[in-house]
Amino acid sequence: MKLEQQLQQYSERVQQLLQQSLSTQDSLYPALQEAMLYSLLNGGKRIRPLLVYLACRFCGGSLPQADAPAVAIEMLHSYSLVHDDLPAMDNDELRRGKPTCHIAFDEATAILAGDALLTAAFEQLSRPSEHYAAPQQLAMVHALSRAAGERGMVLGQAFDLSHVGQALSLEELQQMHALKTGALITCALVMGAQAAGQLQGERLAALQRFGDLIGLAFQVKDDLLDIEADTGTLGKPSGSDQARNKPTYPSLLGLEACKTLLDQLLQQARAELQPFGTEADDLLALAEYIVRRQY
Ligand code: GRG
Repeated sequence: MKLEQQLQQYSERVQQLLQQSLSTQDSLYPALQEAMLYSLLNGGKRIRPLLVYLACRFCGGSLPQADAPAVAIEMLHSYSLVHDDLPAMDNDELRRGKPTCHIAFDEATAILAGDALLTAAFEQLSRPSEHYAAPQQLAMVHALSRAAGERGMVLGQAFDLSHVGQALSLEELQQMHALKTGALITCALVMGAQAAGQLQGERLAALQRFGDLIGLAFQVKDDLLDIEADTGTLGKPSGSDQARNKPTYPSLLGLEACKTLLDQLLQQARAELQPFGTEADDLLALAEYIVRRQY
């Protein structure tokens, strides 16, 4: 099967699982569930679940083994976007071209929907399952909590918010994004491996290094795409970091150097998985997609 078809298949699979994970129970307060579903099923690229599926297969695991971490990481990602959009944070009114959760519902519901998505992620991961031994599940819960929390994504967000309006060095910018965006991307790969039973060893370590490189590439590309979007808005305000006057890779390095950096990161990422030959082809193709994507 070609990679695009396979990615399409994984995307549809995770979409269905996400829908099922929330819509099976009757709710005392339907707006909460609606807000969660609204944010979850609102057309994301599903990059993190795709990384889980591919890493799990790369480590010899099956599709059903990858399901729980794929769903969990997308729920967690979705919570982070809902909270990132809140008035107290980035105060955005649009996400993926549609009203953000607090605009479509209200602020309190959006906060609670984010909280509930975050906790639902860990409920998914820790649910008793015939697919894993207990140490595998514990390893995944630990990896996700570490990547998402105060030593990972939340720390990156706090650092970002506390430096609004201040200049950052390239090193600080890199550290911030490694936490804010990169930690979850690497975690997707790590959980994919753990779901397959790979709890240590060179394959896991290589996936980790690969994840760190493509996480950085993801952010550099995101900044470049923001510039294209901003210049397309004919001077209208945009929600991008660039438009908010936050430091970005292009603002610190310039456009051409960013493009060169992207190519270098992709090359380094390829080198990390090169010892595994064709077994790594799909992961490399996804890395390529991250670097070449147009949205
Ligand atoms: C609120 C604790 C807390 C954290 C928020 C991830 C994050 C931290 C904020 C998002 C801000 C942002 C736009 C960062 C740029 C990179 C990024 C994570 C983009 C969104 O991820 P995609 O492109 O989103 O995978 P889709 O829409 O495809 O799911």
